Amino acid sequence: MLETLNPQPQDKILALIAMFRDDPRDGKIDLGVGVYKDATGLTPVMRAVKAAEKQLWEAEKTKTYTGLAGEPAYNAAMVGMILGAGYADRAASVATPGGTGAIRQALELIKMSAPGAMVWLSNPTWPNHPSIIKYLGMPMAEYRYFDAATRGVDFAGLLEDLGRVKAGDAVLLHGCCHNPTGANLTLAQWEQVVDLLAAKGAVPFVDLAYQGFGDGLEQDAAATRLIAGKFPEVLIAASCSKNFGIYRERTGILIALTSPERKAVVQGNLNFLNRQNYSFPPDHGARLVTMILEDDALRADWKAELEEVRLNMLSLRQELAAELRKATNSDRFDFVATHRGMFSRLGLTEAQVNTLRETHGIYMVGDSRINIAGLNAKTVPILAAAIASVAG
Ligand code: PLP
Ligand code: TYF
Repeated sequence: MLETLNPQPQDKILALIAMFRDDPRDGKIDLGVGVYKDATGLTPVMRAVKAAEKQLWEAEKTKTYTGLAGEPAYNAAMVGMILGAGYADRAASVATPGGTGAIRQALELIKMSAPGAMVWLSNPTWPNHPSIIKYLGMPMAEYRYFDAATRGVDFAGLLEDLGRVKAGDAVLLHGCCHNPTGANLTLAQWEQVVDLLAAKGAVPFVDLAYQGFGDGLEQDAAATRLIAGKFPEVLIAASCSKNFGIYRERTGILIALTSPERKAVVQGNLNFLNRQNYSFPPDHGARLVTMILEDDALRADWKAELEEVRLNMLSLRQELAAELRKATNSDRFDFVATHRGMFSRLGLTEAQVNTLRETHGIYMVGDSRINIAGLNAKTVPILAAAIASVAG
């Protein structure tokens, strides 16, 4: 049986981790995989997470199974964090293993309820989106997103492409902090997209993996909330990997907004999908998130640390843009300071990316996506000088 298997293509982002590890050079710089790192290069356990883990260790009396949908308190806390109040009667939800688990379940839900429905993806997008869709055998289409000249959003192209969406198609939208480009819509542009998609009868499918990494916890949910208020049906796949720093705990949620009348049936189908795939979702990370969101002191400390993380990335962006101005004697890279989230796509060629890796020991994804958090005060000028030397 297994001899029929063919080799699978590697995840290019994850392959970079091994390449970087095996590079013996001192001073190599890792701007690859999207993991937050502080100025010392550490991906810290957040203070509130540590405190919650300690409390949990003291208080936890059982590790018996949780519910199929996860613990109701987690789902309620996450719906509140993402959407604010007022959605209890419309929101069906299941805890999932990470944001990826939520994306997978959302796609399976689309496939179950509307076989043949097109899934629209931004070009470019996170590579796991098309990979999972292809694996599930679902039809997909692309809408223009990135303007290679300005490194901003190609808004006219986006509107033109989304103008071809048919009723019942699902449109995957990055709720904030677009991966891999770092280019994002303004709220006014979101309003136009919402009006267009609502007129088409599309179903928005929001991937929210970086809430709190862009303009702030509330601000980063603004587009998702706008969408939630305008459409009868919305799918939201959210991740706690980044904003709680609990990557390996695999903590996410799939929220399906529907009518109060349909909610029970939709919830039953979400539970069914969890059961088919893994029965019960992981609990540890979800429980920590619940404890943090429900406790005033833990929540305040978590929000403060998340804000430190966000502001650190923002100042790295500003420093890098300033250094690139000096190094290239131009404003060509000013977009780095306008982008939001962990990533910026620099717009370098693959050959330039390869030179940066081979000659300078600077690792970024092949499409020239850098992880801003991989930088620090010392490496910003080194990166700027290296970019100027290949693309100046
Ligand atoms: N969606 C996007 C756009 C991502 O970049 C990621 C990765 O961080 C995820 C979803 C899901 O992440 P995870 O499964 O680790 O929660
Ligand atoms: O885009 C990134 O770097 C993050 C982390 O298969 C990631 O989203 C990358 C690849 C992958 C899972 C997570």
